[in-house]
Amino acid sequence: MTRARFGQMKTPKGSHAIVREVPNAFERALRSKEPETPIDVARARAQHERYCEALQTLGLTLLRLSADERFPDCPFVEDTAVVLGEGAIIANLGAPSRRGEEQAVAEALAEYMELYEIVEPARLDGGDVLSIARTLFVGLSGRTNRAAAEQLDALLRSDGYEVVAVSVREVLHLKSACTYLGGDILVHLPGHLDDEAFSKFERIIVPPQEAPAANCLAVNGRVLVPAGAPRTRAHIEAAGFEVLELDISEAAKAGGGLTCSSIIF
Ligand code: CIR
Repeated sequence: MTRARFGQMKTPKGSHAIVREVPNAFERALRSKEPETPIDVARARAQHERYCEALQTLGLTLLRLSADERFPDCPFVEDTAVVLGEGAIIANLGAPSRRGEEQAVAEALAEYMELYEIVEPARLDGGDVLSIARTLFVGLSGRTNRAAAEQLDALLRSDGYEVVAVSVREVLHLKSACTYLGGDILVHLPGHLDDEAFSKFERIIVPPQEAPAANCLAVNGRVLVPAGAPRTRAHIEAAGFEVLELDISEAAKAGGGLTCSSIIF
């Protein structure tokens, strides 16, 4: 997709970002397949620091939570809560080893907004929730079930939100295959979602060899794109967005992308 550049495209906005430090236990973070080389925790920390700096450059005030060695995956804060306007919905994480990560995040969010909870039998990872205006696309994945979509619908319907359940296959989360940039534009790795659900959007198609680039983080006028995806980057720039590239090789070994390591509000 190419679009004339009549100025910079608008992205979602935020003022704060919750991030969480990388524990030593990160070397044991969950992964769907064994990486070619082990997770290098020192490198993961350095990359995480670059990520934090990038968020600050974009004008976000960081709320830095300390690492918790009980939870190897704790830097992936996105999965623990969904922030919408003035409220946050605290997840009931799909992976048993991750349950409990949400507590520190909930404490941080409670300073700023009202909290609601997803409860059994619902399971939800925030990485499965793509919110665009008043529509919430909720991925039904290995981590998130239909009961979660139903609870979200019950919580949000009276505030004018529409919840659209989308089946997810062969990727971890909905946002592993599709993220929102701004305007009516998505980046999308085809073949892993009910692609029909997104037919009203313009889509920047990610080629399979650049699959991790389907998870971009658009905020405050820039799009963070993972290194190593030149074609996707070029398409995003051609659509009128300003791009910032980040190396997240170590998080990627654990299935993490750019949205996973922050909660922006
Ligand atoms: C997990 O399997 O839960 C973590 N290793 C990766 C979580 C990535 N989070 C995300 O995509 N939102």
